[in-house]
Amino acid sequence: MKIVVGVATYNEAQNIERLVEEIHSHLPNQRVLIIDDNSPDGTGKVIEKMMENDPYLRMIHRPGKMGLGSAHIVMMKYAMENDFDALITMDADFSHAPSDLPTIAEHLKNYDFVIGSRYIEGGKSHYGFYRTLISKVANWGAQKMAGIPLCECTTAYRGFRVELLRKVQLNEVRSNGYSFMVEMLYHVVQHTNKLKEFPIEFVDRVCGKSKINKKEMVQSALTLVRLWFDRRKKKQQ
Ligand SMILES: Nc1nc2c(ncn2[C@@H]2O[C@H](COP(=O)(O)OP(=O)(O)OP(=O)(O)O)[C@@H](O)[C@H]2O)c(=O)[nH]1
Ligand SMILES: [Mg+2]
Repeated sequence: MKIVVGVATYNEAQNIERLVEEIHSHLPNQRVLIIDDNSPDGTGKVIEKMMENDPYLRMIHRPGKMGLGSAHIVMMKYAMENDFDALITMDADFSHAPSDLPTIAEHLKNYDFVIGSRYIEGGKSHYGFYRTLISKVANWGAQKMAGIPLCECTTAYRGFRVELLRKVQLNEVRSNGYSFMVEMLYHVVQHTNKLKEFPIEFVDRVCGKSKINKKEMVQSALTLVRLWFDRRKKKQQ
């Protein structure tokens, strides 16, 4: 199976080199695509240097911080345009263990969509009280309001078969920030029920700064309301 692993980066210079090495060691001979938004800490330069000796590494460099959601859309389009069989997305900060990559690749043989889950049996999260609360509320909203039949709806450790991506109208996915993760799932579950959750241990970032803020939380709540209305409209049709 021809797989591309997509990683969005913004100020991940402390993480990216080791991450790419670990991806290669767990998923050898597969493409790694980095979407870097001109990170002020020089992440892009680190990647450029690595690309000199790494035939499997590619980077799409964007001029400024354009958001995580749009970075994921770029990865999806790349996977389709370059005829990969599957796309795996993950964060750059080691919250998503590269050692789980072979599990995702294996599940992609039988499922259209795979997600690493903190909230099914065997899954773990190292978040503190506040982040756990936000995460649980967001996941509850995604299940109840957007109707997503998964315990985990917010993490970005995901595998998509490219044939599924071809069915989703990516231009209908409107949110760009963290709520993109839920909205993308909302579209995915309308096209397939071959969904697989597998347990992961989610480690909070060790290096670098967190980028989530109050504005993102408000946007996420508004997205859930929009998806709820959309779902109701579809049911009435
Ligand atoms: N290209 C790009 N990457 C981004 C952007 N915002 C976040 N990222 C990356 O997306 C991934 C997830 O972002 P994080 O900041 O780890 O988000 P989080 O896990 O919710 O929060 P923390 O781990 O606490 O920071 C990381 O690899 C970031 O570098 C962005 O605007 N553009
Ligand atoms: Mg993180």
